[in-house]
Amino acid sequence: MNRRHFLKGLLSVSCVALGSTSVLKPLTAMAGTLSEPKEDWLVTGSHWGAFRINRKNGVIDKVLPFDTDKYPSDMINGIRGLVYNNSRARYPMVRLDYLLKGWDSDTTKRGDFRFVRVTWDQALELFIDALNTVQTQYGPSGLHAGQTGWRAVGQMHSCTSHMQRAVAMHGNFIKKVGDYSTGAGQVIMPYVLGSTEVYAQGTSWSLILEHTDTIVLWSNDPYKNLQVGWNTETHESYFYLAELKKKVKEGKIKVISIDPVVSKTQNYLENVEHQYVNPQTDVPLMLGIAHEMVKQGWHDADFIQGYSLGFDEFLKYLQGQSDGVEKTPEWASKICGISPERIRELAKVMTTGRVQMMMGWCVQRQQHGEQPYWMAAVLATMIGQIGLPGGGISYGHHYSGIGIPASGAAMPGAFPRNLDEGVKPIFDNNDFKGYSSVIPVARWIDSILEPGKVIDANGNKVTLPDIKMMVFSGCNPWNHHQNRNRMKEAYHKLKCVVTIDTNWNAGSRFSDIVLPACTTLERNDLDIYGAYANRGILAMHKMVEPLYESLSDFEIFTRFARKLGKEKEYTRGMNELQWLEYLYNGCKQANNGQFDMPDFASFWKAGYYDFGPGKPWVRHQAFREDPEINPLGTPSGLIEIYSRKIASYNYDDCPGHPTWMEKVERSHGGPGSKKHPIWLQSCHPDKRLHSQMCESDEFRATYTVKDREPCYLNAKDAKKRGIKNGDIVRVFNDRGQLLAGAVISSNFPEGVIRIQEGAWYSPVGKDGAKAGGWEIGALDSYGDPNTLTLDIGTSKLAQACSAYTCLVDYEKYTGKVPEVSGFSGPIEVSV
Ligand SMILES: Nc1nc2c(c(=O)[nH]1)N[C@H]1C(S)=C(S)[C@@H](COP(=O)(O)OP(=O)(O)OC[C@H]3O[C@@H](n4cnc5c(=O)[nH]c(N)nc54)[C@H](O)[C@@H]3O)O[C@H]1N2
Ligand SMILES: Nc1nc2c(c(=O)[nH]1)N[C@H]1C(S)=C(S)[C@@H](COP(=O)(O)OP(=O)(O)OC[C@H]3O[C@@H](n4cnc5c(=O)[nH]c(N)nc54)[C@H](O)[C@@H]3O)O[C@H]1N2
Ligand SMILES: [Mo]
Repeated sequence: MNRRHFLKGLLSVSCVALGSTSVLKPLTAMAGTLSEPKEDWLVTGSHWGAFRINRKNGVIDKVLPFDTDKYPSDMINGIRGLVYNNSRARYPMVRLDYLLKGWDSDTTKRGDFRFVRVTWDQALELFIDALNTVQTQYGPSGLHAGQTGWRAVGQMHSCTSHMQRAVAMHGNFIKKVGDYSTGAGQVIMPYVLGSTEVYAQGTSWSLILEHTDTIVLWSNDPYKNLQVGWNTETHESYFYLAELKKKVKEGKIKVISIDPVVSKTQNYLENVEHQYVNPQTDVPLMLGIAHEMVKQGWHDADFIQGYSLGFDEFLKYLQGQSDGVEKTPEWASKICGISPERIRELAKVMTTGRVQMMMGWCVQRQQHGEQPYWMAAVLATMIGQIGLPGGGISYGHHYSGIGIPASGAAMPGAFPRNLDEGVKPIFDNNDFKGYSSVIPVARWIDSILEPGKVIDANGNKVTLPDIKMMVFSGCNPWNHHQNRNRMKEAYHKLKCVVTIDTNWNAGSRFSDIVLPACTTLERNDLDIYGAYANRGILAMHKMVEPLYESLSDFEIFTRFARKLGKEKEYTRGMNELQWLEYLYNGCKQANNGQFDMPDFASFWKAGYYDFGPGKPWVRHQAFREDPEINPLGTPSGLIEIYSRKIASYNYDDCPGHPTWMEKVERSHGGPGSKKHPIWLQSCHPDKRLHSQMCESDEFRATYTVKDREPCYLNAKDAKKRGIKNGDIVRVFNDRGQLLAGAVISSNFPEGVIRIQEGAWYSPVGKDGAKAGGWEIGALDSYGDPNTLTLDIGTSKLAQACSAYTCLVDYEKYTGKVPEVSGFSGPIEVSV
């Protein structure tokens, strides 16, 4: 049945707001305790760790950490709520006006949250209709189905792959390059150290514990961020952090944390030296340290000579010959807020004994985010310990268990993202009409707003495509992108937005067609245990049947492919369990001779196969041993302190060596701070994975303040504004406004607040109406920091996300407090 037929069958339009259709009992069973019997409980994996789960009367009852997980995250208490919550996507639904007018709907009202329930057949046909329209009227440059995100774990059901493979059977589309996590880092580091570094395995923790005298955590909070992993996280890192804590206590290892904020890691380790730095001013601090090292002759001239290129060129900048400004500690002090004496002391500490620098990622998610990464590599080169056990620099020890030795086993493959060879799309059209077919990940809103604009990106020219339709699965754009009000402007220009998700977060609510996916606990899968440790393979047993009318992503796109007449090409003729067996057997075969893996049935019953621990390893050791035989992947094979390649691009915002450049917005006396004096940091959440688990109602209630996302504040700043702990605050700038709950904390310095990313965007109308979310400037009733953030590229090099270049102000909220609008699904209407 096509759309026209379907619409004909509709009765006259009468909108009935059904309001929240919560049919859920309050959640009572949270995580159990380890002492309960658990052998007969089913095994599953998640970003938050592996679990054993039991059921009572067909309902998930208790969740326990898996047998091997000695350091489970407290987010285990949110797992059950991923399945049972008020925001659950229950039925296929279509936005009212889109259902009535399709491609010609009133897009300015997208976000009024009125949706109509339809059947799966109707929803999939509307989806395919829209794809037909975009391919016929615009061709592949009109369709962007390339955005990705943190999906759920599982090698078989990884949902973005299902969506992209199926949509590719229909026609081509725009894709992205890079990611929001390390957008600047992964582009700059190949020029400097020859690999992305951010996703590279790091020196093993055991060697760091053995050899390192001083660990410098730079913009890095591993204790918070290692709770989650890209694959099922083993949490073995926490064993090493516990050992580190002991060594710090005994005075055997010194840890310095260079961060505007006292981090969770610092509070856990205790006895850490906190080095406050003004936000976004790490480069001046690093330059001041480098200046002192050179002045005192503390730098390792031999290492610089033998392993790097371009130090002389950099020295001209450091000492002021090239720009007339000498980068002395006094100069640095005025910008970064650290005394010249302390900067000198840091130069001394960092050139004494074995020093491991550990960079976090936050510092590169800001304007010119390439620079602190490059400059940190220069400092590490000057220290001269790159390639030694427990020395040098790493860019990922806070991520997915990097630093746990890898088992060396081959890991299972995944359901394919691309078309199989020989399979042709229905619209076999590769004409992108002169537009680029691949764009930097964070530039899609620019693209919708300014199609045809030519931008620089990593030495290339990108012509932003004229996007008319978007399809999202496994990512939440209304979480990950910056500047909600600008997004609304862009969404007015989109003709159709399709979202496949497990719940009604803002990403779903700003869509036209929403297809309900079931969660990992409602399907069978298998996962890699330990993204970098590759410790084992974990079965992910189905706990309950898919709730309501939700389906697995595989089933959704099997039905979609069937409608295209391409089911076999999509599934390869295998069902869910056959795929799992196929992926498992591929892995078993690849490990043949090395590991004696059981057959699939035995594995599935046991729930887990353990490859055992790996051997300790040192990053860059081979390069250090012989830079000629083992060169880096840079053009010269050496560390490039000066990059001719980058210099040849002639970018004003990314010159040939690390450089300090002022930001468009910076607190503590920087640009824009007179009007909006407070720096907003939107760090990664302690009790969520981005926007995932925000839907877990009972768990969310353990940290919200008057139902709002917490906003962490400095006491003096709060007092100045008459704000007490637990008050509702309005945080604002010229881009937007939100409500959040005040949490006054001594971890936060003056001029800095934190609202964690992933808080669900919950706009309301002027009188607090839930249906007012579409308005530009609407008040966000829950506290999504991306209501306020700036949407610009880091530079012409990476064009990455700059969310941390953001100034705001805040006040006690005295208006009528609206109910939080974001957690009760759409406003269901019938036609
Ligand atoms: N201000 C600010 N913004 C940021 C950041 C920041 O630090 N500050 N960080 C950035 C970074 S580093 C990242 S990685 C991004 C993260 O941004 P995203 O990766 O977009 O965030 P997630 O919330 O993980 O989105 C995953 C989505 O997949 C859905 N999902 C989960 N399981 C399934 C499934 O089985 N099937 C389907 N179909 N869907 C499923 C979830 O419900 C959720 O909507 O955010 C970026 N944005
Ligand atoms: N619990 C949890 N863990 C996660 C995630 C999650 O959502 N939840 N997400 C995962 C993902 S996708 C990613 S990308 C990583 C993110 O990893 P990161 O980006 O490294 O993590 P953040 O915690 O946002 O920031 C780390 C620290 O940087 C500091 N910082 C911010 N700006 C500056 C600055 O200008 N200078 C200095 N010196 N320090 C600064 C912050 O105060 C914070 O303590 O985390 C991963 N781990
Ligand atoms: Mo990320």
